[in-house]
Amino acid sequence: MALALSLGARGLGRTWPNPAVGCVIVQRNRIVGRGWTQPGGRPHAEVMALRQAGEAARGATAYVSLEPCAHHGKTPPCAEALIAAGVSRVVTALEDPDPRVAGRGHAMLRAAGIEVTEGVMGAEAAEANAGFLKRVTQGLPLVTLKLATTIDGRIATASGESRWITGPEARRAVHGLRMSHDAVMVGAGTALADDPDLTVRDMGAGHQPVRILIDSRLRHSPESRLGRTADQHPVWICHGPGAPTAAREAWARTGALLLDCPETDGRIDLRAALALLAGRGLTRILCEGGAQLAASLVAGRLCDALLLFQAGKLIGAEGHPALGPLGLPLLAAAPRFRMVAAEAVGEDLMQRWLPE
Ligand code: AOF
Ligand code: ZN
Repeated sequence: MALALSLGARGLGRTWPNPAVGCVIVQRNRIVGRGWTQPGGRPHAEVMALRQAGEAARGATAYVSLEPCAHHGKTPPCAEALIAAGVSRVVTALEDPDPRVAGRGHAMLRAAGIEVTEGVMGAEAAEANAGFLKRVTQGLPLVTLKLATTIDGRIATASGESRWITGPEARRAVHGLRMSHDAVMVGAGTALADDPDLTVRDMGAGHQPVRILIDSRLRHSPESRLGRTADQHPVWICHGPGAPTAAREAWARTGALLLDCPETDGRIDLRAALALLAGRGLTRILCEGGAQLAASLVAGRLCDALLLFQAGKLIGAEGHPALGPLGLPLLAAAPRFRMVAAEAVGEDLMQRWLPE
């Protein structure tokens, strides 16, 4: 199952709207098939592993990091494929909450006389597919907030200089992170200040996450890097009802997808925007700032994990803080996080925090 989980992880960022599942088929202590969910979500992991195993699947045990599907989608159900291949035992990590499956996959296997063991490494599987599980059960994507700051929590000097706060290893780690997410997201302030292109570079084979801009008034220019590359890799823009018609038309001409989102107090309602994004299939979003968007995500309890890269620099009070105002009256009301990992990445420190 550990191997199935690590095979499944290869698909993270590229299987949406589907989960990234792994499957290992074992015949008399020998691995005869390995598979994982393919880009775009199909074929499913089991189908890939069964193809590799061929006749060796007869009488074998299949380890799958999610309950095999039971529905006829574009392809026949994986439970049926496992039965047809003559597998005699199936071990799974987690029930699939998709209402088309939800226990039916396990039931189909059992009805065919296959021995089924559920819940093996269930916690690990739930973590690996937290994005898919959240999309299906809550209609929201998993949001990871990435911050790159100085020791004193600043992201830019007073003049707005913000490039190269962290070192090359941390920047490379961020590109790796982008690859394992379905989408990267920034706010208009960051887009205006940095003119980012938000693509993945220097990481080998090219998978590009969807690039999301939260820009209620469409202030960012269609002539920007995002605008100029929108016909090559997807750019989705969440804007508010007050976005000028001319800007909407200019952005639409770049090939970007415009998403009309509701506003509350003059700002995009992020929960509603995220629900729209999940509705379009996104399961894992990496938010890369800026301060205002980060604060709104934290204040709205929409941030599922915080990844903090800290560089050995000090900027002082005149620098820009990583987080905009949270409007907290008392320390007791402060959102709390617990550290789950801390490691050196080159010259910087990477910390992973989960909300309490
Ligand atoms: C599996 N193995 O590798 C994956 C599964 O649109 P479809 O027909 O591809 O079905 C998508 C659903 O299939 C998805 O919501 C989830 O329930 C399941 N994903 N199932 O047996 C896999 N990726
Ligand atoms: Zn399937």
